[in-house]
Amino acid sequence: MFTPDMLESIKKVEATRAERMGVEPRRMTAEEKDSLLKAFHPDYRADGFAEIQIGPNKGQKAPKELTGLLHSNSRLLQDKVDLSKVDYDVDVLVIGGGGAGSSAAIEAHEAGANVMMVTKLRIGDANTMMAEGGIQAADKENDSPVQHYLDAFGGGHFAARPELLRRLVMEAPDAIRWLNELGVMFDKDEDGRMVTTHGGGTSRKRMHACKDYSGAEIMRTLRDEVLNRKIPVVEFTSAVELIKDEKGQVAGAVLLNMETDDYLVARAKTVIIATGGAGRLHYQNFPTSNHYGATADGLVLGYRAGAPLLYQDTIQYHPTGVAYPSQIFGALVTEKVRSLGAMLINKDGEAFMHPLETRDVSAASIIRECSERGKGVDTPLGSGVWLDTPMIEMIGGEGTIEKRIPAMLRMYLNYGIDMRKQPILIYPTLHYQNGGLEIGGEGFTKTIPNLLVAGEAVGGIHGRNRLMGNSLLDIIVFGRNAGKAAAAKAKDVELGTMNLDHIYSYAEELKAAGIETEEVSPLLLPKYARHER
Ligand code: MEZ
Repeated sequence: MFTPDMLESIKKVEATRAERMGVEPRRMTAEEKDSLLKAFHPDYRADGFAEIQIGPNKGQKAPKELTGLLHSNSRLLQDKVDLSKVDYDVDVLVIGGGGAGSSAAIEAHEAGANVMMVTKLRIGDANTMMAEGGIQAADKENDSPVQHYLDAFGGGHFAARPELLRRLVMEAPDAIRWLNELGVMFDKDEDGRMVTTHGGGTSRKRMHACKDYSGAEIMRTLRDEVLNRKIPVVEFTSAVELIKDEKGQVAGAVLLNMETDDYLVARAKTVIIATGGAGRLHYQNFPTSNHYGATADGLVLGYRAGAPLLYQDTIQYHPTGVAYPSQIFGALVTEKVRSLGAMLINKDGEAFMHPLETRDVSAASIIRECSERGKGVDTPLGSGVWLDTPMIEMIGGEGTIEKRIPAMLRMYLNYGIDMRKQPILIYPTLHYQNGGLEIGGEGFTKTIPNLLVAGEAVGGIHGRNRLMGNSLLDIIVFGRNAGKAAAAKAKDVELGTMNLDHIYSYAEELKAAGIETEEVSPLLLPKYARHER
């Protein structure tokens, strides 16, 4: 239910709707985008960042909350663990139970490796499950991986690592084929061809979707495959530190049973970090579209062991998070809503930008509208702008919303808002970490032998901004590759004696930098988690 002021503003949106139909707002020039980003994108707010004082990225900035975790202590300085008592002994240890971890585990298993997955919640409790709008792949006649590369490279401000982006786009069609064969129910037309749409910054319609719960459908399928293959999955168990041997190669991880607080030792010839994002750190006090466990754990594990980060200072704020009603503040409103024709409209009924600019530009534009221009609609938790959803029915015909984005429709109907008839209020929400641990083309970190990273914990695939649908794609492409590479590598690995020397030298570095703190990391659960026994 909307407030009387909101209803007044809706009248203005309705008054301009007919004349807006069929008129595309102009695209911004490159110069306009640059100055908009510098003035309004949260990545440019200096007070949101702090300098990292130790480790491979010393001297660079990261969001304050992440820097805080990198400057915190290992739990294992206090809680001593006997590494000679090995609880699990495997070829490939996958840390993380989302789409990247599952894809990795499936491929490692396919290659004949003895693989185990460990995850701090349950398999599938991951950002993959929360992804809505779709997955990109250039597999139609009018498209090509080269075109896909150009879109993503430009959208990421020409900062993506070419070898990673190249792999992403080249292997995208095969990723869709693989998922389709595993049983993902993609949207198809009556001839059985996949239905594809545009996303922000795409020059071709290459977004493959499963209505507006694409991630949930993909995760359902991957989870079934992991379970059908009987790959061991240790749930409610966190990796709290990597283990190395005297040769400096990774040799496993110390695990914490989240229910009993017992520590366990997993010895592994190769380790894949697939721990996902950081939304639950709520950078700059933003709400988040991320799942409950998104606390940047893998970045901390890898960094403390000596793996560098890349682009850790760039975060994606999804332009359309729920601004109202408050009960679902920050939840994702899929970009597909704009792909299907809904325009962004301010409180006076004006279309203030093209709805399919890239995400960083769109988010900055909405923030400007609500701050400098004073054209946002007041809400109990801040302000927002309208997403004119009734336009979708006018463009696509009656029933389009129910057919293409049924989960959105249901989410709003729960709060008495019928998006087929009334617009919805949105504001940016913390959605994705563009940066993460640096890898080479095969998925291995560059400094720690036999340690791989896949999924949102990787930095460099997308550069400094990611296009819609390239994350569901990267978890599959880089997850699969990591699984294959880890299984192949494990055949040659001779492990030495396990040690945790790196946590002691890291503690020394913290001390030498004058950093004294009682905080421990990785965080594992959000700061507001209730720890009840
Ligand atoms: O790639 C994403 O982040 C995505 C598909 C989100 C969405 O808007 O649905």
